[in-house]
Amino acid sequence: MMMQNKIQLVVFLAGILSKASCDLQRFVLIQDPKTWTEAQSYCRRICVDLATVQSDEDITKLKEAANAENFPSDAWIGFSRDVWRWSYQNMPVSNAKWDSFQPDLPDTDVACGNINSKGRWGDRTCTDADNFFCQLDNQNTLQDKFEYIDSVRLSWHDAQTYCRTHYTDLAAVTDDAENTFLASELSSRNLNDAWFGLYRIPWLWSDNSGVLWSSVKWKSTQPDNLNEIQCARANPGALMVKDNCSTPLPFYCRENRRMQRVRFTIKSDTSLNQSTVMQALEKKMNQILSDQDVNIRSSITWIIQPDGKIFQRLKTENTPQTACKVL
Ligand SMILES: [Ca+2]
Repeated sequence: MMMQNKIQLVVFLAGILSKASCDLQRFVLIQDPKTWTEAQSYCRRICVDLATVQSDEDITKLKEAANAENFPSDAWIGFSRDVWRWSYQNMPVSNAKWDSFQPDLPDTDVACGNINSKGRWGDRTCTDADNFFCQLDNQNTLQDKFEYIDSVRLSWHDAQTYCRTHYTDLAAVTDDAENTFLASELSSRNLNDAWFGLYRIPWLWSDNSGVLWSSVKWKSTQPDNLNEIQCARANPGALMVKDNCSTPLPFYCRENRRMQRVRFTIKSDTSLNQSTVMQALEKKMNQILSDQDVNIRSSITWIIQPDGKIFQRLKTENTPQTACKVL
């Protein structure tokens, strides 16, 4: 039997790779000015999305992000005006056929749309009860595709539920022939108008979280009624102001932080230069992280031990198992 005994100097740096990790969310202020849409793309690529600010916790995160950069001004957040859409697949409306003086509800209101017997559209309060048009998918003829429901008068949202239960959805008009057909269905019955699938949610969060209207805080005199101004910036107190989406501004992204604690143990027969070891480990860690995702934003922080030092040196006497060999 050959056995090798050896006194080994172990530089104990911090231990084992921790299995515990946690997800933390924070806002980051990006000071490089971008248009709202560019800012949204940037945040979606590098972080998660533009910041959604609708709770006290969100407001605190926004303040922290502004304070971290000593930032006193306004920056984009993920709030923007939405367009009129069809209930069916949430399609944006491309060729609107508004009646004169329509739409006329305040553009900050949730609104729903009806079609009249002349094929013109109007906006109404969604809670009004009316008859409505449903549609069925994949039908060859307009008569088979659209169904006028006159057996029951419902609010727009109840009509939507009804159509989605019994048909496909509320009717969406995609061309002039369909618009003329729905109008003729009304005029042949001597009826003025009916709900169809048109609706508008005035503002949307970029990450599609539901808008809590009670939490939406505007600066005084905001939001204005200027139609060309469709995006929201916020001050460090999270009060919002409408602004032109093409204005380059700093912006807040929402970031998911994953924190992972890693412990290293390095064995060496000789004494090590600590800063050389730290640099080598940081370089290796950054390489591992960037191999996972080139867009990852990472930072490495060394944890200072209770004795005020980063490294702990342990002098141990042990018998390396790999050196034992039974002959
Ligand atoms: Ca109206």
